[in-house]
Amino acid sequence: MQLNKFVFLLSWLLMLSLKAMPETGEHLWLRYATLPQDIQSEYVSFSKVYFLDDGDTEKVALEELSLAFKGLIGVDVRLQNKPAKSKLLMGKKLHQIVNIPGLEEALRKCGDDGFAIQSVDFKGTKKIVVSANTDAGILYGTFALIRLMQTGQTLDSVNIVEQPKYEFRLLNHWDNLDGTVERGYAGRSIWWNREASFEALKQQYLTYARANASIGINGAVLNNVNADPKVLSGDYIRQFARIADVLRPYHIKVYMSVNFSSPAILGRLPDSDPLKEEVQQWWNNKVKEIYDAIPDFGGFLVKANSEGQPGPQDFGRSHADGANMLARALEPYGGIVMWRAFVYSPSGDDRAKQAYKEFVPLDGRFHKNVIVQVKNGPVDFQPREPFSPLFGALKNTSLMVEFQITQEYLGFSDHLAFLAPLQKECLDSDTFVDGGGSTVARVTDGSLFQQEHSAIAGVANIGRDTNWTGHHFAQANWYAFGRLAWNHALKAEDIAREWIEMTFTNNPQFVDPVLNIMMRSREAVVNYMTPLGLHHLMGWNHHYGPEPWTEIEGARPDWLPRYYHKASETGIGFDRSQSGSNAVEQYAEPLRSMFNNPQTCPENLLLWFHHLPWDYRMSSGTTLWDDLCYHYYKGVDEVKLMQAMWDRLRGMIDQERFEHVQRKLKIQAREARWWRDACLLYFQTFSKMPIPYELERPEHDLEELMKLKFDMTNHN
Ligand code: GCW
Repeated sequence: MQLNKFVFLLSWLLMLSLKAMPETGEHLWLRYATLPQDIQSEYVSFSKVYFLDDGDTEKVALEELSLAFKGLIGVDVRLQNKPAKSKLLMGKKLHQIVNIPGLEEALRKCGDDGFAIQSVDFKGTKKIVVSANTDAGILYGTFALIRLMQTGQTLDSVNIVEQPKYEFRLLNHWDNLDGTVERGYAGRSIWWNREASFEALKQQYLTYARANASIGINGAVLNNVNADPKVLSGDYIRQFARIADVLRPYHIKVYMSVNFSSPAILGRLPDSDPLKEEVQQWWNNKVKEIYDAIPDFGGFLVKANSEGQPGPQDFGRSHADGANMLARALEPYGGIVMWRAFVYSPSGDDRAKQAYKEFVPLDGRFHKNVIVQVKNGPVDFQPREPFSPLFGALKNTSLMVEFQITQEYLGFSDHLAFLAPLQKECLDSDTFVDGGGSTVARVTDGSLFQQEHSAIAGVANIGRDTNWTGHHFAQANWYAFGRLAWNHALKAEDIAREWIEMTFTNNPQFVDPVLNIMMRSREAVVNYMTPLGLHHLMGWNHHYGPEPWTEIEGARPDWLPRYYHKASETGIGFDRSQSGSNAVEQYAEPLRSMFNNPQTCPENLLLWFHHLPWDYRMSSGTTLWDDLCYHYYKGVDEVKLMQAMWDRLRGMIDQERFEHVQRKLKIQAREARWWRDACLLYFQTFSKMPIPYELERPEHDLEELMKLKFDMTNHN
């Protein structure tokens, strides 16, 4: 064989084998796959690094940098002992060692966790400087630099000075000690009830730690808010300590969800009344025991007097009494209490109003290391809700947003739904509590009311699945949450773009259509599940699939869809206006009046706030019924489009992930039609109006759909 033919064949085989390299998703957005040649060239010289190394955190930052250089451009980091010899200078407070113009000033804007990445002129040559005030800042700066490389940014005139918007940026794992995960759709818990030895698990925990550090997450609550009192036993405290040791260099603290009745259940005290000294003493001792094992333990997360969980109200005490007792126990060690405001009881009053009614009277009564944790919407993580009226109403209390990253109500890990637009919608909502511009972001990040602490939490979608999140695209929701927790001003598109480039490829022919898919995905879900402000139409316990008809004898009415949609012959929707439950009153003007009037209420929340006749005229002139049909059909069409766009991308990425996503989109397309038909055919039994003739006919039969039994085993 001629030599050039042989070389050609060899390179062709090599290409084939590269293409066929299976990708499992296990490395998340930290794959560090080889960059295209033209992007690489700029970075090669930066592998000559001066790294001021003085602690465990710097050590892992340097390890990461080495991994990235090796993977992205195939070179080793070459450490230099003198700044002058290097191209990349990294380290804490570098200006104290080397004269770098402007750095000292930049670091003044970085706070504790921030960093500066600057291109500087150093004695006539260009260098890149990564510096910060703390070890954590160096870690975050390193990951930011790596991200610039992963996404092919030029470093030539880079000038970045960042500081996170929130002090505490946490994941909440709803992981039970038996290894199951409440509302988890990516396999069992990575933390609990594991067969493998801890040594063997470490690798997985390190990837977890790196992924979180790369997006700035600095805390993880390791167990479910429906907390087992056993978590406070010595054995579990030791297990927490082991995990804390692995996460510590990555600047991630561990937190624990605690059961309010622990003193009685675990400590065998007569009760858990927070005003009793022996109860307080019990908590003080427990907290000391924890800090003896974990000196940098973060604190407690508490779900109390909610959905059957015990709490201070069991003893006639308030949320503030309960939270403050724990806060005082944690205070000497610098720990915090995150006290959840997700409370509702079968009181007969509108569920959406209850948290506000319980918490607003307590404003100003929480200890300074308590943060009240509020779900983004007033009901429960629906595909679309207005923001919770608690934001802005508690002016003298530290308040944090809780988002759900796991897709309890958005198709589990079967549906592609990019959640950054949902989170942005909430964070950018103007509460008007202190005039225009009082966004949810500003009432929670401390810039409006200067609360003691600022924080944000996301309910994790992580499990033992090899790709961590079940659906490959669900990784994007973990990623995006972290990025927004760091900087809520980022654009959803920008976050999506960087995630795609890091996770799949920099090829614009892939990136652009995938970005398009992601950016339309959440609204598609809203359209085929709960358009126009509808909510809670899903199966009442598993929360998957449409069941707007469900009636369960003996069940609480506010668990059932009919409580929320109130469809009848006269119309559909929950009247929360002044003539109904008056939930609108909990919002500040001008929102209150705007929501109160169907003519001014945003149409995407219309049926959240109003019960309207089927022939109500929408702004477009169509009837409410027709409009509802158009939305459901649009949702289905959108998924079809997402599918078609994805199908065209075959061959641009590895086959494994391509086909996996393709399969999931097929499920999503089928289920979008299921949702559409179930909801429309059921509502039609009340509206008695035809589905507009220009739309295709439903493909299901209502009676058949109502007989379907949902099998959870296929979805976990
Ligand atoms: O969203 C609902 C879920 C429950 C969850 C609860 C909560 C952890 O259906 O599974 O319990 O909210 O947030 O406490």
